[in-house]
Amino acid sequence: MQRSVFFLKMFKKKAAKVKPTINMPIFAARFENTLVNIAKRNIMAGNRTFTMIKPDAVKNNNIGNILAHFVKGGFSIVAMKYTQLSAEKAGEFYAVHKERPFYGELVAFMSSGPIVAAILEKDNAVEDFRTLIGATDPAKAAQGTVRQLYGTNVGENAVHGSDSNENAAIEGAFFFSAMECF
Ligand code: RTP
Ligand code: MG
Repeated sequence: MQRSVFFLKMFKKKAAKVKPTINMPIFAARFENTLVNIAKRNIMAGNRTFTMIKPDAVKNNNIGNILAHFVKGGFSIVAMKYTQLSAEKAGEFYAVHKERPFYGELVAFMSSGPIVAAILEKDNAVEDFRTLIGATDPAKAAQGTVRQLYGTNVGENAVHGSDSNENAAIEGAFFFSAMECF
């Protein structure tokens, strides 16, 4: 008998004696973890991005117009919520800009009223979405883009769009659990 076959038989004999037990809390935690990893992999694959409709656009009653613009642009909604960021949470979200002169203004603005947070799906999502929303400054944004149509100024520019697949995954996970993504 080949050695490997011998060892396999030995292993099977031993395995048969082990009483199978499932620790439900651990099993549930692992299952949730798997769902989170699947969601992250989907975003990392490049077909998802994260967006917020910012407080200026919400205040101006443009939620519906902007969502329609996203859908017309070929994006579908994976997750969405209407919420308001605390100053602390807004600061955490935009921590990458901490050293920029506009950071304080940005945090105050982003926590000044409700926002709509969403994960969107489409091939080449991050890049195509940045094209759809236009340049940061609405005055410089191309005709027909979301920021040109609905933005107020460089700070109050109607929408946020992730700038990389990696940040899309981080930002999506900041607002949504795997069970809130469809
Ligand atoms: P976002 O992250 O919100 O999608 O915008 P973005 O990539 O086009 O621009 P970014 O450089 O990441 O800046 C983040 C947000 O900060 C505000 N901002 N204010 N006063 C200013 O000069 C200034 N510059 C940027 C904007 O709200 C911008 O979207
Ligand atoms: Mg940015």
